[in-house]
Amino acid sequence: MNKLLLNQGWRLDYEGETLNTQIPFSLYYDLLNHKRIDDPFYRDNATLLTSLSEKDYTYRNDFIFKEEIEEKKQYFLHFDRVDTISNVYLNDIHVGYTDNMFCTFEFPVNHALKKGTNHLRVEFESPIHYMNEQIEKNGRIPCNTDTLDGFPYLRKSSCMSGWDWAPRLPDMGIYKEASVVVVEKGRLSNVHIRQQHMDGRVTLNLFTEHDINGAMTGDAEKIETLVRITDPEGRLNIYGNSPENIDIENPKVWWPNGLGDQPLYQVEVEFYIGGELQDVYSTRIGLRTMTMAVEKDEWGESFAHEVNGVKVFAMGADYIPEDCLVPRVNRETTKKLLTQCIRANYNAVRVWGGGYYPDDDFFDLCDEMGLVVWQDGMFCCSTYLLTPEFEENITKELVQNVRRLRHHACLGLWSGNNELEELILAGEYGSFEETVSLRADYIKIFEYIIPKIIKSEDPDTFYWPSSPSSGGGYDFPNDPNRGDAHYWAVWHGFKPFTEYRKQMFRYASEFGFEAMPAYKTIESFTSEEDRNLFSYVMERHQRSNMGYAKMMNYMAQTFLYPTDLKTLVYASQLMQGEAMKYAVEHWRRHRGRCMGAIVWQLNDCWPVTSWSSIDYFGRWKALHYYEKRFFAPIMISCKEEGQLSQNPNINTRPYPLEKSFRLNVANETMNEQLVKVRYSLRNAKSEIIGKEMLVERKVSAMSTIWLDKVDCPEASLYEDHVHFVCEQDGVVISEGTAIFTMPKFYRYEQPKLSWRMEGADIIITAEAYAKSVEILNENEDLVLTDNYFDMEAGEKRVSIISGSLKGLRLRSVYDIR
Ligand code: BMA
Repeated sequence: MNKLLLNQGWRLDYEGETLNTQIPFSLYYDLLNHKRIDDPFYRDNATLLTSLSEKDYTYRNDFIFKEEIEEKKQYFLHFDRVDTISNVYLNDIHVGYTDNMFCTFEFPVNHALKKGTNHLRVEFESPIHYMNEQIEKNGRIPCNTDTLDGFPYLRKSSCMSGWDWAPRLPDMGIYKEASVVVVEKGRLSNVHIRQQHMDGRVTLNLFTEHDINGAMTGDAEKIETLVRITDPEGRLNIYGNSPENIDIENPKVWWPNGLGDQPLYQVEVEFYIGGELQDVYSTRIGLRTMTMAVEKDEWGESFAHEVNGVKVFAMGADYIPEDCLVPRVNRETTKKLLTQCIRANYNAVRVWGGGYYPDDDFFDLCDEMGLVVWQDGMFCCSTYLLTPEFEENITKELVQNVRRLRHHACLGLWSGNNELEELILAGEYGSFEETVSLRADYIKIFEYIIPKIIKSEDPDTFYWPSSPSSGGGYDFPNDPNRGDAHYWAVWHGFKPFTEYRKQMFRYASEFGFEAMPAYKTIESFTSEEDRNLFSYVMERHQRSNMGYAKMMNYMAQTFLYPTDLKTLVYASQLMQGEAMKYAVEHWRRHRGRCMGAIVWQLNDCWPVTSWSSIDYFGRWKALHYYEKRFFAPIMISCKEEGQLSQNPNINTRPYPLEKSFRLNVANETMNEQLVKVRYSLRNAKSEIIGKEMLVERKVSAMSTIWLDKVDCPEASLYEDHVHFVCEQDGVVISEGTAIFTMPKFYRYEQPKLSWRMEGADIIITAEAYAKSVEILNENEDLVLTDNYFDMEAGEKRVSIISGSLKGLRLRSVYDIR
């Protein structure tokens, strides 16, 4: 099989002009690069630019094909990702139609291709036009209203039509390879490698299918596959004569981040006809077993990743598309983002169902880094009308993507969709009577069509009908005692974040809290007059309904009123960090009952106020440092009781309040850990005023321990706090503080923060207890080993991971006023 790549030399016809481009390309991307539109991310430009997608556009490519066209060979035009509706013409002959952004398309072109110059034309149809046409034809389909109407009719990334964190930029383009594929005699059409693990031995079972060109019967010619396997040390083994089973010598097993290494085996399957090499299929596998443990227990039913027989507490966040302009996403951007996940101790990510199935690069990187991927199907917050055409379309989409991704070591599970089961049941899209047939369609799609595909194409990967779900059939999808749960009473429901502690889930796959992006990021999309929280432009970059009202509601509960926008940014980020910490520490303390905490959300697709922990420009919000601490493999946390947990309304009963704390050490490692825990009660000056204690404890592998509860009736509500540290071999591995009131009421001393360099490290000095110390450089892009931490009077050392020290400045909660 030969390939002629067609990635270069594309042209867009735009208003009588020709704009040059190359794959990956898209309308907005090309118009921006050619300065025909302003930056869609600046001020309100995105709103103004949506209408560009109401028109159709043509892209052209002239290419030279050097060979004579031979009848016995097969020629195809191949597209890896076209977004979305297009008609394809080769030398003015209509050769194909694309209607699914998640699919690969291949059109036979023996009749249209010629030797010499060929003219390729891709005519994109406006997605908005397409969706409106479908509404006219089939009726309005009930769906998420942040998004353009009719989006469920189009197999295109839903959030490109808008979301509660995304603008409406429903782009058009080609994002991955286009090529002419020449099949000489035949090629592989399907390769499936399964693994059998038994008593430390691993056997690979190989299954292959192939296509033979019609003109070449190949009767007399021998068909054969040969398999080359390169082990993680680079040793090559070759297995000839179409092997069906291969035993792997001394198998090296793959583990999620934090539990072991990620050894990977390169596998090449070569396909021969009559001794001539025709095709090669390449993939990389990791030897592991991976499923979800769903077992009845005292609380209901467990829901936990089980890797190589070990139940793992999932720690991570939800991944959304990295950029509204897809051509800007590549291996480098994804690697940069996923590296931050590892820096924050993630072992899992959930790919949310309103974007697209990520590229191979994403999965390759997750394989290498040990990030277990929860992969949603691309169906999100809507209903879907099941017509025979729709069924055919999504079947093709699922088969292709499952085959593309099933060999990845990181693939943790397939889930049908995001929130459909829950929202349909809740009547979000109409009453029961109104949605009877759509409800039935839901069951057919997610509990029949898709699981059937998974069963035949990837029977070794666990399938879950929806997120959240308790197993399907509209059976209490968000049941806290079974399956996964999305919890939004905090934030969308305005509940205080102390509510998290009252919730016990088996696996929290979504819960989140908004924060503003870095001030520098805000500067990038605003002009001077916009820099007020409630301005039109700021609200355009806050897509969540009443988002700032929610934020300020929580602000009032937590901090003193921040009197300028820069302080507001800082306070909003701390609130987000504190809220998520409150939730995750609690669920980790209850490891066993709860087995997953996946924070909504990891990243942004444009500069916006959202639930992300890393903003569009890659700047860490405070939350990302909080995550690093609360996802640490060995983590100490404190369940304090005080005003916040018992009665934050200082003017009502009951009084007096209990003041106490109870420490917990969570061990998410495969080894027993011997730790020393030190704690003390201190005042605002950091002076120890009592309860000083040092205890040594063993914490078994993959478990947690509680220390005894400590009552502190003598502590002052507003002036004292608890300081606690977990040490191993004299090194502090996890630490924190807890106050008995809300941060706004604590009577801080001015900590007089200062810094100096010692070698390559920054030494921070405080003269009193300092809460949530922020170290910020001029560009606000400094990445450190720690930041937004509490410290006692004294010194704290942090190392620089990236960024310059220019314009370094410090602040703490004391400065929120
Ligand atoms: C969840 C997600 C998204 C949404 C987020 C924040 O339910 O699945 O649809 O962006 O809430 O509202």
